[in-house]
Amino acid sequence: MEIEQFERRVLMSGNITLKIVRDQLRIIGDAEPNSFKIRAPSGAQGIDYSILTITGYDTTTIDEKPFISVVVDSQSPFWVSSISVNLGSGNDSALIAGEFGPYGLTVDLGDGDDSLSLEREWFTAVDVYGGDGNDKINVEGCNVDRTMQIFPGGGRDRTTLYATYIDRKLLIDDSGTSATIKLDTVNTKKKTEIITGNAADRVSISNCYLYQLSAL
Ligand SMILES: [Ca+2]
Ligand SMILES: [Ca+2]
Repeated sequence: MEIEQFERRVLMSGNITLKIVRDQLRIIGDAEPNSFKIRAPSGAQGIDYSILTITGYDTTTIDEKPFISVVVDSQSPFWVSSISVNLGSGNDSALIAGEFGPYGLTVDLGDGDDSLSLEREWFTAVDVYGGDGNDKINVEGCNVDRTMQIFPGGGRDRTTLYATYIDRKLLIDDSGTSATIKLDTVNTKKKTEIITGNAADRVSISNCYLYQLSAL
């Protein structure tokens, strides 16, 4: 038992802590490079639709376990209407493809070379902060009822949106340092702002309908 505890302490990929505060699920990383994914069961229907599984990978644990399932059914006392993710320092990696929305999402990747992928999700609103470090932020096949805001922070960041529909405003503010931003098949219904600042940036937009686009 003592040996097991010692081994746990020297793992390099840390532990993620889950908390439910009122109707918010909080996913909190540590200073190590944390990796996790959130998924609903594949092809899930009915009651299974409301069970989210948060799985650690690359030896990251979730509350010291390989994975945790959370019931998010509106009939359950553990109903959540928003998820916040705060991964701290280290090169963190998160995949969110729960397919159970809509819910609000706030992600703070913290410092480090981080990677975030949002796939086939339905959100009420999304805020993403990349912090220092070279981050990869990928949004694919998502619907956002309100506003999506992405702040990749310092570093050579890459933000990609593909096949995504935003019912109000889109803001991508990567004004700090060199930015790569790619939008393909993205629709917005309200103001669209892309801010890249003065560094050497690369912006590509194809097959999009972007309402009131301003690029600075
Ligand atoms: Ca971390
Ligand atoms: Ca960054």
